[in-house]
Amino acid sequence: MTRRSWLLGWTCITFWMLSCRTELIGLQNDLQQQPRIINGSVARADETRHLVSIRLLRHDNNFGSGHICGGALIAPRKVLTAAHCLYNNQRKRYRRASEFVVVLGTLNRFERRNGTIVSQVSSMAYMHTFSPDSMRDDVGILFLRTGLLSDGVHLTVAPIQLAGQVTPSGRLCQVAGWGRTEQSSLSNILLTANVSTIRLQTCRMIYKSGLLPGMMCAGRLQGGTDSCQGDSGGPLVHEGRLVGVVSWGYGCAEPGLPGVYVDVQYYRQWIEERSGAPSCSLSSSLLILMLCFVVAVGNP
Ligand code: 4AZ
Repeated sequence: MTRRSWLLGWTCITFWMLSCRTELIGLQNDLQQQPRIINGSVARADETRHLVSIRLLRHDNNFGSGHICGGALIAPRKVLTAAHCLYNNQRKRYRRASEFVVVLGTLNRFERRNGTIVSQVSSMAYMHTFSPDSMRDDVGILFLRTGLLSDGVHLTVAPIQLAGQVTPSGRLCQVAGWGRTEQSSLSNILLTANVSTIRLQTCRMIYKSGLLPGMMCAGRLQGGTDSCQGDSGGPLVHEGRLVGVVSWGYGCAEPGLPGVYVDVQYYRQWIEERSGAPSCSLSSSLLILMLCFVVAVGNP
C-alpha cells in the first residue's frame, strides 16, 4: 500500500470516530433532557417562582456547579431551607453565611438571564436543636443581601406563603428541585414531581423511631417518584402554599419508602419569628459588657 492510501485510510477512521462520538454525545444529551426529578417533569416558571438554588460560593466558579440544596423564598429577603444544608458534616460545624450564594429566578441551573437574582447571604438562622444524626428539627433560614424589592414586583421571582393549617393525608403536592435524577447526580433544569401526603401512622410504621415530631412523609408508596439528593431544603407545595421542606429518606423513590419532609406547620411560629437582625453571640455580648464596665470605671 502506498503512503497516500494509508493516510486516506487513517483520515477516514479518524473522521468516523469523531462523528460517532458527536452522535453518542448527542444521544447522551437527549437522554439528559428527558423530564425527570425521580420521575418528574420540567417545571414551569410561573409555578416555581419561589424556588432558589443554594450554592457554595467557592464551587460556583462555573455558574451552577456549586449547587448543594434547594430553598423557598418566604419573604423578600428570607429563604427557608433545611438546617442540614447549612451544616458541614465533614467538619462537624455550621458553615458561615459568607460561604453561600443564593440564586433566584432561573429554571436552568447554569443560566444567568435577565431577572436572575444572585445574592450573598447576610446572616442565617437554624434550630439549635438540629441533629445531623437524627435529622431532628431540620429547619434553617438564610437572609439575603440582595432579595426582592419590598414592593415584591418581579416577573420570575416571588415569595410563597406558609401553610396555615395542617395538610390532611392523601393531598396531592408538588416537590421541585435540581437534585439527583434517575440518570445523573444533579439536574440542569428545574424538575417537579407530584407526590401525596402520607398518613402519619403509616409513616411511623415505615420509619419507626426515626420519625420524630415535626417530620411528615410524602411520596408514592408504590415507589418511582420522589425527591432525592440535591433537592434537600426545597419546597413541598400544596395548593400554592408551602407545607414541607425536603429533609431525608431511605434512598429515593424506593417502593414503601416515601420522602421525609420538615412539617412547616409544626415550625411555623419559629420560622415567622426569625428576622434578619444579626443575633448577638455570647462572646460579642461579653465584649460589649466589658467595654461598658471599663467606661463606667474610667468615668466614675
Ligand atoms: C438527601 O440525601 C435526600 N427521597 C433527600 C431526599 C430524600 C432522600 C435523601 C427523599 O438529600
